[in-house]
Amino acid sequence: MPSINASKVIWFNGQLVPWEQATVHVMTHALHYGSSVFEGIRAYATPRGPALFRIQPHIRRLFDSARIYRMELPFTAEQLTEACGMVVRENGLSDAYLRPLVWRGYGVLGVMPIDAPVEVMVAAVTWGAYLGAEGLERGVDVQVSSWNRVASNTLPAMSKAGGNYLSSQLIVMEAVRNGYVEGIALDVNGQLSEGSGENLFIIRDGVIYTPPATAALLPGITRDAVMTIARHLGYEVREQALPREVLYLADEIFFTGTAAEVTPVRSVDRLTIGSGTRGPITTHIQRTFFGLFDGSTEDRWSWLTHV
Ligand code: PPE
Repeated sequence: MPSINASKVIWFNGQLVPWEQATVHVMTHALHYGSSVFEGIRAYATPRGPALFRIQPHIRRLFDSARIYRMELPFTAEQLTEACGMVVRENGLSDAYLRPLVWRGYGVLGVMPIDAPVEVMVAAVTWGAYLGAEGLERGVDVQVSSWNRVASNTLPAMSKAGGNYLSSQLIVMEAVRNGYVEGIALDVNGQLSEGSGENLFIIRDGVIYTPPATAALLPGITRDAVMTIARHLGYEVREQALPREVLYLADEIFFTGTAAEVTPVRSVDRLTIGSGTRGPITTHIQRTFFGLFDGSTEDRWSWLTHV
């Protein structure tokens, strides 16, 4: 992973502050107990300037994530949407990765969080290909993780909460230690779930499969976009429970995520998938997805918001 590309300003509790001054106290509740929720949003360079990709569903999911943990945001969705545009503009970025974060701040010691203040920030940085530029083109090597995803009666996967990413860290550290780029986790019932920071798609005989929201995954906004694009292109998309072994029988596999975009998988557990490079359907979907930003794909779903 590359180190952070610092930008100039961060939107911090309602104001733009210099990057270096966007700091919190070490007794911040979230630092001790994982009590934060966040988003990852991309702004893409387009012929008409930078545009946020699917800002509304991202802001909505941020509020949904917070609601599950009974965190009341001291800002409205409109204010946070405006903050997202502002950090791209004020930092002079043509493309960016935005990180809105909501957390329980400084105020109380002890697990019971209700009296800790809720704080909000939005940062924007430049961030290239999450799983490598070569990965986007040729595919990445992955393993099935020995770690299962969280169960929904333990930690709710539909909340994009900081604490959930302890599970993700175990999955990706194990994968990298073993010489892979990423891990795919099963849920506690042994069904396919997702990667540490990406959703999963599997193609066989021209049909596109993806695990359902009940498989302990974050229902990704890129996942939704890719399902919409695939159906628009005429492919059949099935959201259904999938056993591990379909990975080994797949013609093509790819990951989706805001950071990962559409990244092909070229091997699982050292078994080559398809021809061992980006497959034809993955290429078609990936080209259509990236085409939204250079204008070669019409933005028929109004997914772009120019800042
Ligand atoms: N599952 C998980 C666990 C996940 O973290 C992400 C996004 C997704 C699925 C895809 O969701 P979406 O971005 O809405 O399509 N992971 C974010 C954080 C990655 C990170 O390392 O930080 C992201 O891609 O922004």
